[in-house]
Amino acid sequence: MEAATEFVVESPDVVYSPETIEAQYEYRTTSVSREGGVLKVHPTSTRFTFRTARQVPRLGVMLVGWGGNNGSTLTAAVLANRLRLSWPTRTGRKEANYYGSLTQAGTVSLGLDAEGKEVFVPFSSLLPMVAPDDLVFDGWDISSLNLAEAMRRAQVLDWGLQEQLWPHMEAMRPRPSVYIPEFIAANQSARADNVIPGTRAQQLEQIRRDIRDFRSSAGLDKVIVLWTANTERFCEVIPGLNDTAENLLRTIQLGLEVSPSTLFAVASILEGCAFLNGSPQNTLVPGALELAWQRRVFVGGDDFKSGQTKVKSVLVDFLIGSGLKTMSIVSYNHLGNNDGQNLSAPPQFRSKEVSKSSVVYDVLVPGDAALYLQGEEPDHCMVIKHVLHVGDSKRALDEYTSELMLGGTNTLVLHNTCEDSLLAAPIMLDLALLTELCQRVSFCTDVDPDPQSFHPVLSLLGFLFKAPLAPPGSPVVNALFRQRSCIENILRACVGLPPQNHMLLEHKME
Ligand code: NAI
Ligand code: DG6
Repeated sequence: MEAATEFVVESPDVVYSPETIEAQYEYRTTSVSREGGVLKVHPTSTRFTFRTARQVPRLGVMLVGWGGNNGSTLTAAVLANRLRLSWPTRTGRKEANYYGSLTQAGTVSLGLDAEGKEVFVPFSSLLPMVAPDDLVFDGWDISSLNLAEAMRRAQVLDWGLQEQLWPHMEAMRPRPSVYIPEFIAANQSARADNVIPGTRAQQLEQIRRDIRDFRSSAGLDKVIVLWTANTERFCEVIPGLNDTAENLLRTIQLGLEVSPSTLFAVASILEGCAFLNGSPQNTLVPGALELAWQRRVFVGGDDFKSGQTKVKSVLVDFLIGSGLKTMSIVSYNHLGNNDGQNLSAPPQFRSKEVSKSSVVYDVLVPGDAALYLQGEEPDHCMVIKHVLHVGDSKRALDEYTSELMLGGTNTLVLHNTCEDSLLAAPIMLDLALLTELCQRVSFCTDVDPDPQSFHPVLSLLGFLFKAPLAPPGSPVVNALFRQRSCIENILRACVGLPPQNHMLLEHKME
């Protein structure tokens, strides 16, 4: 018998109608105050009403950098699953799947059954979500190769799979894109044969027309735009240039400095489409964030958290959480794909270095008082080398050194080899599906009865990003399982289920 994946919550607090799921939810947390050297902790409770629209839309995803390794691999993965493809390899026949996707390959526990065993369902059945096989893709690339040729250039997929996908991808052609040479490495110039001419203002208008054209020609209800193009150098945040929405829009009209990724972000926001940044650069400058806030459009970023950094956000949490004093983290990697080539230029490497380094900051904070002196922090070093021969198969080596009690030393060394794009593609999928789901959720509270949506800076997506963006004043969370719990518990709240607390008190009684 196949395991059940559908469930209903039987509770007076949860009402299912054909259009919505409405759940009453008690959010219990604490607030802390300091009085005369004493910390006072106050338990608080807020009553939320969550409403989730059940009708899933026909969703289009536009990838900026569609013809790159990630873009072509994600497109191929969805087609391979939709077509139920299988292909021979030297270790046997493989079938298409969505391994690596939280929503498609992850599970959540609903609770204990009569025998005291936990009952799990797929993450994707928590709330109605778009099925990945139904996604429609389009996008832009400064390289004109069609998606079949791009898949061959990427050298990620087995040949037997490529051959079957070829006729389905041959007709997919990236739209011309914005190429501003100084933002990416000079070694990328040979790729740029598919560019939008004109002024920045004309380029912005062309991107907006592309989004509208895709929406209407593919008969879509919604479009989400995802940047998976080359890593750009950071752009300077300058008062008067890009610090407010008004200044940023004026900058574009005047043709002053704006990065291609920021142009795409602005175009998406103006079209009411969520924009997600899968690369490390500061695309979402303050002016773009303000525009997203004004238009109530979701934005998320930065930089997919796929491999080495994902492990780091678990390991450092484990080390500090165990009370071990981590003193150095050294992360080296080499890879041979086009991403690695672009990152071999110092300004682009610097963007990646910043996002790969930022991941430990909040994990170190809780340990601060007990482990580190004021201002003390571990050495953290990052190296990336381009080695053509290994292609997309990235090698990552890490060394973590921590002080043990009474002068001991603990050195952990990791070696990780994997196809980088096969880690990134399922993350891109989750980003699109979760963002779309969040667009269908609204809520009100007992103190504020006006319905509202999540904050436009969609920090719930933090699990999927190396340097998660959060609303102003909101703590940034990098620890991986705190991030996963955040998504899971918010989705549980939307169906009136309590947060997963792992107490299992039922099993701790006589
Ligand atoms: P890639 O180099 O294979 O693909 C990038 C594509 O973007 C290329 O086809 C290039 O022609 C295109 N491009 C460059 N500038 C463009 C522009 N202005 N407009 C449209 N297209 C443009 O790189 P890959 O491996 O697909 O990675 C994409 C991005 O994702 C990189 O920034 C990388 O750092 C980031 N990333 C990748 C991860 C992974 O595990 N593969 C994880 C985290 C981030
Ligand atoms: C070299 O580090 C290339 C990068 O694009 C990374 O492969 C990518 O950002 C994934 O990084 P990580 O640290 O999550 O494996």
